[in-house]
Amino acid sequence: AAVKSYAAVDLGASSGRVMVGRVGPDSLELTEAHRFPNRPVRTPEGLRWDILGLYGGVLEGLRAAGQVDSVGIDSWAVDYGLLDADGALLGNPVHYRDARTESVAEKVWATVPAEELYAATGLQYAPFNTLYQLVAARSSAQLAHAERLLLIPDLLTYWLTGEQGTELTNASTTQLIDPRTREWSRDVASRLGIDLGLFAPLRRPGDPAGVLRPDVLEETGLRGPVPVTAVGSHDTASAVAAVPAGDERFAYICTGTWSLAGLELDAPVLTEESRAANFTNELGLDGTVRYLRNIMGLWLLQECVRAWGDPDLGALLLDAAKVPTLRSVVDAGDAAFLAPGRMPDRIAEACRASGQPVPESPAEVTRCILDSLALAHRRAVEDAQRLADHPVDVVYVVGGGTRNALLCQLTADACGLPVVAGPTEAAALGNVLVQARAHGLVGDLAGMRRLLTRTQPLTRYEPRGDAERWREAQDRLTLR
Ligand code: LFR
Repeated sequence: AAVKSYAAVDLGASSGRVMVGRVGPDSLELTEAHRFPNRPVRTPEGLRWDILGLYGGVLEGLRAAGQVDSVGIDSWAVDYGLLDADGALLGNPVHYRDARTESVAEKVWATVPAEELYAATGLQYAPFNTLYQLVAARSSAQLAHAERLLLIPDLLTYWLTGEQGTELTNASTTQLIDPRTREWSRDVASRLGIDLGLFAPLRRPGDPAGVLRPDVLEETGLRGPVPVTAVGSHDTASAVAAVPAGDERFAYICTGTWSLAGLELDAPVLTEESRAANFTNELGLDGTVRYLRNIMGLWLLQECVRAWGDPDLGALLLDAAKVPTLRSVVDAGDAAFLAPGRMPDRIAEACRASGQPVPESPAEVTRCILDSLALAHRRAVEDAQRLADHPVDVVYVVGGGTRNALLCQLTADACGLPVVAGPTEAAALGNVLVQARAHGLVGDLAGMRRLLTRTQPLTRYEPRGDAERWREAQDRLTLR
């Protein structure tokens, strides 16, 4: 039977990759064509994405991928580029960790109270949601000159095809979408003076997004026409599409720079209790809702490793495994860890402030981070089940963290539930499968997941029965 090839461009906060997925009726194979670093740059104006470097990496990756039947792009969420009336990019896209949104929330909530905002958009408070970014930029010359706003994957799609659109799963992270109607929240936008006319029309995963332009074909050596297909362009939407789940009693944790822990639901949870617990309702494939909490994730470790001058990670994790469990923990959900820099010190300070032993060596700090992440995973999985009234029997861990066996085992222990880990390149696989589905190769979401379960290596971790100790550690953080 016919096997088709799809290029998945998957851009994460620290690296980008172009993967090639070969899909047949009962086969799914993923190979890496090209991987490149994503290095944000601190400019006099603030922290910016090197969007030209990323686009260059995409072109190089497509060249390395060779002839494919379609291309799909996903990336981190919320960030965007602005275009002028000629369709030219105005400035370098601002990084979501940039400080410009630091004091914007109060201003927003004075106009639309936080409770109302949550009821209308279902999005957790995060200073970087596009809504806050746009309010922070309100009086900037750049925004005044902008005719169009394209989210990062949509911007790259535009450069590849010349066609503009706003893909829905990623649009839902702007905080300008109503998760019940899955359309723009016009009332919120107009009260905050945000012009929804900046956004190109919505498109949905599976929709066509044009064909590679002649200059792109020339640059990549591909033979046209090569269609670009809209996928779940928010990387987390693609990753959750690739959770190899069989029934609906599951939680998932998408691990990488962030840990995104929660449930797949068929309707949003918009209660005040849910808002207070900072759970978000992002839109997924086929009418699903990603009900989850953002946890700082392996960012904490990445920043420490950077501060330590890039020691060997494998050796560090082996040493960390020998450090006693739960000596000290920090709140890995705390936005205090959002900005880059001084991470080992900030973690030490947090331990000191909560009266716990201060981790000294890199191994001790690493163990503190992994225990803290597992603890935050436990809390998110537990809170989500309660808030959505949706019990689970298993936790699926996908993404980069699946390579970290210690983190997977600690997560199983902390949650008191079995963890099934894999696939590692979940976002790229979800990206590939949505393209394959758009071209008639696989069935619905359940069919995509069956194909993943049959073809991808998965590792199971059983809880070791010390859930009580994790409960006690949780109290250290909340009883203060
Ligand atoms: C993960 C992710 C998260 C989003 C954060 C910022 O890569 O997309 O889902 O909250 O990055 O965009």
